[in-house]
Amino acid sequence: MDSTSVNERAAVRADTSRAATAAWSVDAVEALYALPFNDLMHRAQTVHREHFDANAVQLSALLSIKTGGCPEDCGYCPQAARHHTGVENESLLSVDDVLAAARAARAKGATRFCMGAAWRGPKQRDLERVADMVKAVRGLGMETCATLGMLKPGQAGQLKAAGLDYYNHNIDTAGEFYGEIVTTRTQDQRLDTLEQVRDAGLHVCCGGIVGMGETRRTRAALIAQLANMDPCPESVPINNLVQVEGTPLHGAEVLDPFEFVRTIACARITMPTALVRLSAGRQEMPEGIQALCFLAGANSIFYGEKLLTTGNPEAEKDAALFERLGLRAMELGATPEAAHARR
Ligand code: SAM
Ligand code: DTB
Ligand code: SF4
Repeated sequence: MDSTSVNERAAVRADTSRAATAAWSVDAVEALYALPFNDLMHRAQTVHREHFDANAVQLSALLSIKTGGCPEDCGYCPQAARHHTGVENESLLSVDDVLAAARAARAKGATRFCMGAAWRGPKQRDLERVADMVKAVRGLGMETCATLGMLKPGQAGQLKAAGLDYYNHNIDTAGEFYGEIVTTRTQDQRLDTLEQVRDAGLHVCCGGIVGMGETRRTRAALIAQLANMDPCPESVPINNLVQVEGTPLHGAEVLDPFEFVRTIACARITMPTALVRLSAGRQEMPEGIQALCFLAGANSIFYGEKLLTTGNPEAEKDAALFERLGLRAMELGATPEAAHARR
């Protein structure tokens, strides 16, 4: 090994081994991405073990409570009314139907139940029904999460009062690339909802999507933006674009799987105490790559054969993978924020 490259690597290490609370520059995250793969894995796994049981993975179930017909134009999404994708529109489910799905998910081992709606934002009448769903699911002893789009003042507080634990609202990509993907709202509007969620005392679930034709610099900027939120999100979903025919992003260049693993590692290193969720795109991902994602610090997945409208590995398949890897489901209450809430 030549000494120059050793020195260069030492400089990168010095630049990227900053305190978790310090701001992350895009350059520093890009330097992480550029590390030799094994060094990056080692860094991520070391950080991971400082904060988590490295063999425990949190399991969240996902249910689309209102499907399709969305007025927004998110280029990745099969549920936008203007994209012709074959997704059938469904109106808001009943509380009983949601409760039945949550019971089934709990029986399979999920500890968190996430309810997703294809809205720009909820109407007041709909929000009241979602609040009833939250109360009912909470009554089963599960953590609750909802993703309903942009919130109006007061709505986050109503969800909190109903017992909601997490609100998911992704920034999706770095600010400078956002306008290429969505034109019917700005990223600042997303940030405004996130602020309301935080102010209402809800835990924040916020992440993004990669594989949308962005550059590595843009991926680094997405991670830096998430890591610099103060406080940073408790849960960070990293989605690999699921390409759906009829969406504008269908046909985008497929991301190198190792680049996806690197993205997980960068999220873990820059957000040491967050649950990093290996989210959409798992069905298309070989199990070896998923194993590398767990090694890189992913410690949460969507569990059950469907995401919102697209497929996800079957629970039995995941159980078999966990068995082969010696992984186990994270117990309810084992997350850092749950431990903090008990103090
Ligand atoms: N309508 C609400 C919103 O946009 O916030 C909630 C539901 S929306 C489907 C939730 C998230 O799903 C999006 O922010 C995006 O990150 C993710 N998503 C949607 N379509 C996707 C796809 N094809 N591949 C990967 N992630 C996707
Ligand atoms: C998140 O970041 N990913 C999930 C959840 N939060 C709501 C959604 C993935 C959706 C993938 C496309 C679909 O199934 O429609
Ligand atoms: Fe609508 Fe959400 Fe899909 Fe965008 S991501 S089109 S807001 S459902």
